[in-house]
Amino acid sequence: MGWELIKEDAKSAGETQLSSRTLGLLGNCAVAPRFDRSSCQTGIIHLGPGNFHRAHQAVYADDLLNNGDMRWAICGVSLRRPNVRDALADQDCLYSLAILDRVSRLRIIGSIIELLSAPQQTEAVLQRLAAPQTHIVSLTITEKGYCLTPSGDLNDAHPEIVSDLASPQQPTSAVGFLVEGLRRRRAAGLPSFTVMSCDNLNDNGHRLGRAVRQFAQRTDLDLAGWIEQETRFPCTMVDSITPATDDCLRSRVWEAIGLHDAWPVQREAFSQWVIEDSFSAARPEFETVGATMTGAVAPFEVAKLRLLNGAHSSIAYLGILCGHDTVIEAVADDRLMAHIKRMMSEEIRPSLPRKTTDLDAYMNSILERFGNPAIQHRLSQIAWDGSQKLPFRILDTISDNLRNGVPIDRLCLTVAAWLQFVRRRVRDGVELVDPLSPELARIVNCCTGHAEKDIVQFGELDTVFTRTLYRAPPFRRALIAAYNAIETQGVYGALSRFVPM
Ligand code: CS2
Repeated sequence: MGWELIKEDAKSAGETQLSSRTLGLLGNCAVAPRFDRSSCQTGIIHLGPGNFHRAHQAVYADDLLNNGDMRWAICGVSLRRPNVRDALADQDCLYSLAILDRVSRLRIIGSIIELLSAPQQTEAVLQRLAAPQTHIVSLTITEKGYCLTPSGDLNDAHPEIVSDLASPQQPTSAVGFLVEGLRRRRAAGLPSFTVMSCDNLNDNGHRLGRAVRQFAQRTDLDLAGWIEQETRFPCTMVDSITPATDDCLRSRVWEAIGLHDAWPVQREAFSQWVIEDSFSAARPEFETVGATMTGAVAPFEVAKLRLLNGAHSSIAYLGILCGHDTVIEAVADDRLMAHIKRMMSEEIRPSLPRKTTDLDAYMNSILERFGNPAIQHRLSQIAWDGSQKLPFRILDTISDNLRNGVPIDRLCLTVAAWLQFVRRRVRDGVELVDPLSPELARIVNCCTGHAEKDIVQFGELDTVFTRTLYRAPPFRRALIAAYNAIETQGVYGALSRFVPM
């Protein structure tokens, strides 16, 4: 991977774990934080400190701290499991970031100075949210964490929302924590924090803002009015390909630094963060560490969601059906990639605002990133949560194309591949990682392989397929034809005959 130096000093010193104590042993085999971690302030509370956050936003914060602005250390809060907190407990929240690309680098990230687990430490989390030095609450909780209905309202039938509306001062959901944190700040006469969504949903900040206001309207009308006035919910577009951590990465890091790291993270060299410049109060100078501040995130966000994530999901479902395991294997499959490229240029690109960047260059750079030989990005990871991802990545594009008379066959092949993927997983008894997995399993058990009948079954998923889209005859026809093509001709048959080159 290009890290030739094995840190013998650390190994021979008998120290085995990465921590503040052993940081000094690293020498020049990894870039370490240059700032004094004991004099940082926690200005950011981050909900969902998983791999993506630790490989992306935490690195921008690390750069701010390295540049001397000590206000922006992070307290990471897991809303469900304590696994990140527990894994990093003995290493003072330090962890390694492997940047794997044509040239690979290793960096130790120190910007997260505290990790909490909300179910066990609810009061501590609420205190951090209400602390005077907290200016930003950011989130990477994935699509399903927002608890929204398909029309973008707060889903008040969601079990966590039901529970939080019943006892708002003992929250469990992200929205519940935000509202209770804001209530405490208002009661203490403190300014609002900014709520910054960093998930792959279009209009992410505004959607979250609406859900937070709707929750507050149900519990405390004065508070709802205050939030309306005081709290900003900027949209952001985040981008960096971050494969899940595996044992291979753990041992590569150990080889490189001579210290054990319980949970290193990895990503490609490319990293982009576009942030709507709308903050409730103080904000870091994100622009000094490579982020783009703008008045309008939407063009960046839609282009990224549709071209990068849309192509990613297509490669994942079709690639798995072709028998591939990783993105790099799928990228080497000419028949598959010829289809992906035409889908991007003929069916996705026409749905994007014309003024957005140089779309040809953007599409080429995405394809080049998919071909990064230094990372093993499992298609099964991208295939997770299809029911939550496809609406933003593929179905919105199909709806736009139907309105504008643009073809949809290639996009529909992705939707059909997702349905066939779900069927095979359930039939083979392989766990389906998706919040709708019980519903999907029930539907699969009624499927027979008869395209028209199966599509009627899947059409019941009204949180995935909006009624308008599902009822549109051209969509139904194209989806049935794509599903039938995969069923009767196999995926390569569908690629060559249903969407010929
Ligand atoms: C991927 C994304 O797993 C997935 O669904 O499409 O995580 C993708 O790698 C990132 O959005 C890239 O920024």
